[in-house]
Amino acid sequence: MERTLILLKPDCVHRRLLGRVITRFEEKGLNFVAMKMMQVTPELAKKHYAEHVAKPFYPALESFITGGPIVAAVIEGLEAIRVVREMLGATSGLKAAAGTIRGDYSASRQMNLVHASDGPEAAAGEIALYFRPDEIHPYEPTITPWLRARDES
Ligand code: FUP
Repeated sequence: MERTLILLKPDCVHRRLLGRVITRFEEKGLNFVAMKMMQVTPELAKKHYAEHVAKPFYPALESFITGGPIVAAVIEGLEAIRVVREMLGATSGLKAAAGTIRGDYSASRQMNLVHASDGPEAAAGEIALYFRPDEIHPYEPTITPWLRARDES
């Protein structure tokens, strides 16, 4: 079982796509185990995008991610880190395959609606950046026996 962090970015909030995006992860059979609406500060943005801070596009990226509220969430499931990344599609909405979240709803490289951790190390670091341990609430849905076979977990 893996956990990954997603951010539903300010464009997702303003475009009223929160429900649709959350539904896609729920319908896949993933568990939301933590969620909150919040404002990203410039300090948090620099930590979150540490690998991009020196890049030319960073100032615009920081203005965008701090420009409105976001919803941060932790999603749990088998191979959740890879599965969620594949559900997002390529970084740019213009390149993301149809059927992915970005491919279906974004036509921008910057305003690509959703962030998701790109590996186990990033997931652990990003979850700790946004949530205290007592804000994470794992549970076993009663429907689990109809989502996968017993020997798959
Ligand atoms: P991803 O892992 O798909 O979220 O994408 P990256 O880590 O490569 O980029 C982080 C964010 O920077 C993306 F969500 C979009 C933004 N970005 C730009 O705004 N311009 C660029 O040229 C590249 C990325």
